[in-house]
Amino acid sequence: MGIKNMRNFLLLTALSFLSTWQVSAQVWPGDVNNNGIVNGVDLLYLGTVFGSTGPMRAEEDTSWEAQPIIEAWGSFFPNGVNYAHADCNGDGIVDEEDIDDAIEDNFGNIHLGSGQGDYNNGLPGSSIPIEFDPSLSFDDGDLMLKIGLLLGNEAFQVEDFYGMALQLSYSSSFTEEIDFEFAFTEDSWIDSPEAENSLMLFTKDNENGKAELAISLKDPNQSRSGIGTIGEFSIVMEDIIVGLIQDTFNIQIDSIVLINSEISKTAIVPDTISLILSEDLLILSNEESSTIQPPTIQTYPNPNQGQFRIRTDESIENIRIYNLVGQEIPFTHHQVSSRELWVDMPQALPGTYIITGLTSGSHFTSKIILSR
Ligand SMILES: [Ca+2]
Ligand SMILES: [Ca+2]
Repeated sequence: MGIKNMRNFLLLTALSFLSTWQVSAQVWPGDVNNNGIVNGVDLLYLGTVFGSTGPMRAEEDTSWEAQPIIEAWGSFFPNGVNYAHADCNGDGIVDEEDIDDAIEDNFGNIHLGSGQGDYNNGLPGSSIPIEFDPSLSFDDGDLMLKIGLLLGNEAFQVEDFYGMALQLSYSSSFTEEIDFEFAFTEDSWIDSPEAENSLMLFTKDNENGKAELAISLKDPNQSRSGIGTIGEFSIVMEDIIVGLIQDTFNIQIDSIVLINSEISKTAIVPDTISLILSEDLLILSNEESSTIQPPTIQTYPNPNQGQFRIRTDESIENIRIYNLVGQEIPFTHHQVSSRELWVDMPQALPGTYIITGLTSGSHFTSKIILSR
């Protein structure tokens, strides 16, 4: 190499170093992988370097603007982004505060680009599937719609799980009232309900029917392998079903990705379900397979004067009565048999009431009309 070529080579090297530095010398708080958008995949990147420490920024600031990095950290993600981007608030450590104060607060914000390539949807039959598993249950007296998440099966087992992010769409006439959460279950193969070994972010936008769930382990020396239930969404139904004639609740995974602790991505086959909910039969027929058979139910006389019998073909464990604005109505009852109750609503005013009940094998709702 001649002197002139050497000079050009050095100049080019210096220029490319400079341009790399310019790109990475500022942090958009929450955009951990520095691809232009804050989403669940940023939590996955953060999870792989959780607990790392490095130089602080001049100011601890998570406002959505370019925050200058004074000194880069000593390590880089596989995509070449400096670890300083994981320290979203600039205090010199990667921890939960970076999620709460930056990823969560700046979620969905964009500074450039579209974040394309963050997710990796697989094709049925060639990738690991994730499936919804809907059911109804009473939790502390609240009627809940639960939608379990099952990851992997016998044919497609999951190995080396470190984190997963998925974007959901949901729609129904009651979407704006939906109050839903995600938690690990007792039988989860990823973490316990207390989520002590993992990081989680669940954002919801009821107005647009969009949600994103991101979960990550937080010890890069660990990963998980398994198949089956990892956790469940729960949706409080009490206020939703009262007066509901019939509605379909659609929920689908739009995009999803699974990573290992090296941020190597695995494609996952997304799932979609349609659940039919109605006031007479609070059940859920999944379009492909009915998940729960409701009991046959009779209330008589109906209309009545505040006293009636309710009979099912399964033993009745519990009932509750609501008016049409969702207020719970007091009542007394005695058991005629395990499958039949005699009910008295002495103070109730004339009108329409909804009965929700739990039987040995299922749940029901029924409507009565009171006319004194
Ligand atoms: Ca990002
Ligand atoms: Ca930090």
